Amino acid sequence: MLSNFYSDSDYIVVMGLGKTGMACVNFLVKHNIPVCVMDNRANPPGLDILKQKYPDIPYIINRFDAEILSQASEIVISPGLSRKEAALAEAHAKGIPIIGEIELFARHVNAPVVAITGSNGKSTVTTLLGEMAIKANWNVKVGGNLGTPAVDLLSTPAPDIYILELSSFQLESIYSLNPQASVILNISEDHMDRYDDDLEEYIAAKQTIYQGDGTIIINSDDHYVGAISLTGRQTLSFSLYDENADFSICEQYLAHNNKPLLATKKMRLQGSIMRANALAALALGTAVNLPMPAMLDALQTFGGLTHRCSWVANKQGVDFFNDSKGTNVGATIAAICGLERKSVLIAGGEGKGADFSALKPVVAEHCDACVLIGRDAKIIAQALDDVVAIYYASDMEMAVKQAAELGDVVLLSPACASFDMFNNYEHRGEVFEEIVMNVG
Ligand code: UMA
Ligand code: ADP
Repeated sequence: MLSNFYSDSDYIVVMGLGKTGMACVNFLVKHNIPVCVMDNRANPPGLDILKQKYPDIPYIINRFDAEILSQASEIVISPGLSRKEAALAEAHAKGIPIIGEIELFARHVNAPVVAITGSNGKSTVTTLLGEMAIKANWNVKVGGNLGTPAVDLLSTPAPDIYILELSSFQLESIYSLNPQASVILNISEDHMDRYDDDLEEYIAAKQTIYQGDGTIIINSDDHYVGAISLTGRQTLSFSLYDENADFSICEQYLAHNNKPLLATKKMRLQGSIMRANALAALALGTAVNLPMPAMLDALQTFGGLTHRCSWVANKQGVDFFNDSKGTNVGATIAAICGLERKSVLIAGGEGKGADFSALKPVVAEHCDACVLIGRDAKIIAQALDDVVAIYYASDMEMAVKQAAELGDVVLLSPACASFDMFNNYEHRGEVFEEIVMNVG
């Protein structure tokens, strides 16, 4: 049956059977397109559902088949897989289109799109903008890297707007997306294992979000974002420091063209990075004509997402903050500075090949001490070079106990992935919070 399928039909291969792969299969089946599936894991997450729901769809697991790939009419690759995958070489050489799920979405989209990327802050800004649209009574669909695959959001009748968080992985394989507004929130090193330590390659992937003719939102404070050349495009800028930016902070107010909009103390989100996220959301919302009162209303009610610099508790005079989603150096630097108080940092985990040296001056200035956990603790310690007292902990419980004795603000912001000790960043944050709640 397998060989008949591959010889007789014009088929699309979906590579990967995770969330994205399954969503693509559903989408292609709905459009009556012959599809087959490949995943090089022995037991990919979507396999049972695939077998049950689509018993006739051929699949290959435990390997990728270069020959079958090279005879496909198109290949839809999941974000967790690189386009440099060896099995794709022949298909690539033959010019077979290799696209991602967001490209499928873009070909069928029926309403304006806002696209949000960046090394950090994507989920917060995406969710906040979604809240702003809800406050304006718009019919809004929010998803992408945030959790719901974009093709699952497509709906008829069309919503007023789609708001998508896009990762660099997803942006590697899009061609026809034309967002009405897009932003690269910031750029700092992340996923260097995927990009062979080549920051330029990572930036090039992020930059794809600018394609088309929509409005581009620029973070004037970010060195890399500011260096991307743009001609003939409508832009709106935001900045925490430059009052000449379109959206800025003027005398403790969020401001548009220097006119005050809302006192920052009225925002539920606190700290400098959250003010930057608020400015980005205001600029994006303005570019798609969201009414200002609704946006300001959302800023007064949106309390942020958990595991992102969220305050957990004050225990015995110590404030604990959970920034478990701080999974790269840029995020941790922003979290340390954004607190605007000296802290004891709990960091460490799987370092994804990152260079931790940029942490050194920030830790020296803003931290009382560091408690390091996880596989790459020693690598981080080397980079910090004794600028503060360093302690090691074998688990989170010991880390929290130790940190609480070293200062009156404790920040968990690991600058690393969690997989060496936890299921994911949420699990790490939950374990941290549970231990904190039992302090004292
Ligand atoms: N994998 C294999 N073999 C395969 C297919 C996948 O080993 O054949 C591995 C990948 O290397 C990866 C894992 O399986 O480690 C999951 O990959 P996937 O592409 O199947 O992932 P999905 O389940 O489809 O989830 C993806 C995003 N995950 C990644 O990009 C790794 C989810 O973002 C996203 O919510 C979802 O699509 C819907 O859009 C998560 C993420 O960690 C939150 N994103 C990264 C980040 O935010 O830093 C980019
Ligand atoms: P992403 O979806 O890009 O991972 P999140 O909104 O989930 O972004 O935030 C992840 C982490 O990034 C937070 O825990 C915080 O440490 C950091 N962060 C959030 N917003 C910003 C920002 N504007 N600039 C720098 N770092 C940020």
